[in-house]
Amino acid sequence: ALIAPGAMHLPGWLSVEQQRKLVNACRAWARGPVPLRHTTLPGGGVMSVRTVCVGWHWLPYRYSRTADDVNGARVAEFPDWLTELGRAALVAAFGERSDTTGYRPDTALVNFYDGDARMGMHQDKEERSGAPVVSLSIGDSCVFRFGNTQTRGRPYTDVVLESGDLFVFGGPSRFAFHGVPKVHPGTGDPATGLSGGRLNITLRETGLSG
Ligand code: MD3
Ligand code: FE
Repeated sequence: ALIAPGAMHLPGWLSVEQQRKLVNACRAWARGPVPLRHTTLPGGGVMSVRTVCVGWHWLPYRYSRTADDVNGARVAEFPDWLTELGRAALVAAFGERSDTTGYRPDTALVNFYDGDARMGMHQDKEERSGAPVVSLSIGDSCVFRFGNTQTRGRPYTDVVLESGDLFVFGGPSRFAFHGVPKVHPGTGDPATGLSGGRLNITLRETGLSG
């Protein structure tokens, strides 16, 4: 369903097998070289979500090849199979378009939410690319709040994201405010390999080189 111009929600897009593969990959990334961490914000706040990055390391408000706020290690390589999954997601959302094969996501942000974790309303502006963001959800369902490009307040649309859901944010939706105000504990299917919590993987183009 089209939620807003450029914002497409495809419920249940990932098979359980694909979800298991992603859960296993996220476990391997969380084992190293950089562990899952609660990100500290410049104002001193600590995010309740735990994050590990692939390809480029996200810090507020920049990307780096090394985890400068964790252990200084170079982040894991972005694998080719994840590029292909990102392209398949764009095709599923918007059909074969001239820009699909040109999609070269180079970073994945893996966010893990326990039952109390939240993500406040924010815009993702660290990327120097207008390419779409691909979001994949696994495990417990959540309320995803999709807002506007002007303010973190209303108008916004609340959408329930469940395990296997794909969300693509392109065009005018790429710089909209968004957040996760609520996770619903115990709603995930253990067959994905996740026994609790919620996993969200976003694929992005940083627009950086080097
Ligand atoms: C819309 N993650 O990592 S995914 C984030 O579920 C983030 O973990 C949330 O917001 C999560 O920055 C929401 C959906 C999402 C991700 C990136 C976007 C929506 C977006 C970038 C631009 C617009
Ligand atoms: Fe975001």
